[in-house]
Amino acid sequence: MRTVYTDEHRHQDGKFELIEGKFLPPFEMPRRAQIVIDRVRAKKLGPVTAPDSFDLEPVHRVHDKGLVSFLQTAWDEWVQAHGCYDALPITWHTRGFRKKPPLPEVIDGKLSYYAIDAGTPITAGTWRAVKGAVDVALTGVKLVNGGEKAAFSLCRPPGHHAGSDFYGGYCFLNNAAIAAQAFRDLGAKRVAVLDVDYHHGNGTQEIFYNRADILTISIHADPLQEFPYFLGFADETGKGKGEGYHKNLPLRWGAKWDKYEEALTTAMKALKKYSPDVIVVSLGLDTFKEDPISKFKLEHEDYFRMGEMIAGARKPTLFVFEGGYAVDALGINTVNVLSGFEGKR
Ligand code: Q9C
Ligand code: ZN
Repeated sequence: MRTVYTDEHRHQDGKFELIEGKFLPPFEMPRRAQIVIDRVRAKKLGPVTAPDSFDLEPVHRVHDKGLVSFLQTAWDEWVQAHGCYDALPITWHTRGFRKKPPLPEVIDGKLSYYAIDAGTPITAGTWRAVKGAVDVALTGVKLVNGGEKAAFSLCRPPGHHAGSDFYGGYCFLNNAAIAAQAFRDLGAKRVAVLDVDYHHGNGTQEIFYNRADILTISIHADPLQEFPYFLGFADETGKGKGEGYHKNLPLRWGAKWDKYEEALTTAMKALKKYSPDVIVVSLGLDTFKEDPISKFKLEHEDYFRMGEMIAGARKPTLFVFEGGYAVDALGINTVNVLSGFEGKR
């Protein structure tokens, strides 16, 4: 299959994230995408194409204009206020505050308004990288809409934690959600998003929660144990018209392939029953046993099987890259899924 990729992602290169009480170099680093594109080339998965440049209309179809313009200007506002340091919030809009507060006038307040964590630094190049990732996703849509059976959008930074009006979890704009909506706008009647990242795809869930035209399914670590903690439980099944069109399959820490396969089998059943015109896969590889921030135990070979099972739906499929932080293994695991999908081991 074809891979869509651009070096633009390198402009998202934060100095720090706040994790476990320490300011550490971000786990979400440029080398992640580099190692994946290297492996794609080494294994001759297929041609690698540069993305087209799109305007922001497809972004505004899923994201609040305020969030999008904030992401474009936040760095400049921050530097003006504080100098050249990564922009991170330290206060949040939580219980006990106004339900719908006005947007603060100052940059610190804006960060607190839009961010969900202190692990997602806004830097000088963030917008450039984020825009590149969206272009990569939308170019994948164009390929699959144009008749390719499958494509791989090697997006970085990732997207599935970003919602209609919030960002965080290393994500700024939701590449997979933008892609899913773009498929609809190009004429697909039903779209399914299958999220296999270790973390719950809270942004994707929020964006499509009351819609029946986009089925969303996420397999992830139990939110009682893992980020993002406050969404992703099994009893969240959609709302209004969307009732029955969202599925969460949380698994406990330590899950190996046996447990994972059960969940994926359940997901694939729901997906086949829905019979979408196209599938978007939020492809996170942080389920790997050596992932430094995650606690599932998948092995290299399990990713072939994952790809084969997804191919079992026999639908046009766009893979959108998400998380995965065991960087040395990331190329192998990613390409294993894609090769498995193509019936090659
Ligand atoms: N205990 C993605 O995989 N911080 N985002 C977790 C670890 C946030 C991961 C702290 C992790 C977000 C796309
Ligand atoms: Zn993740």
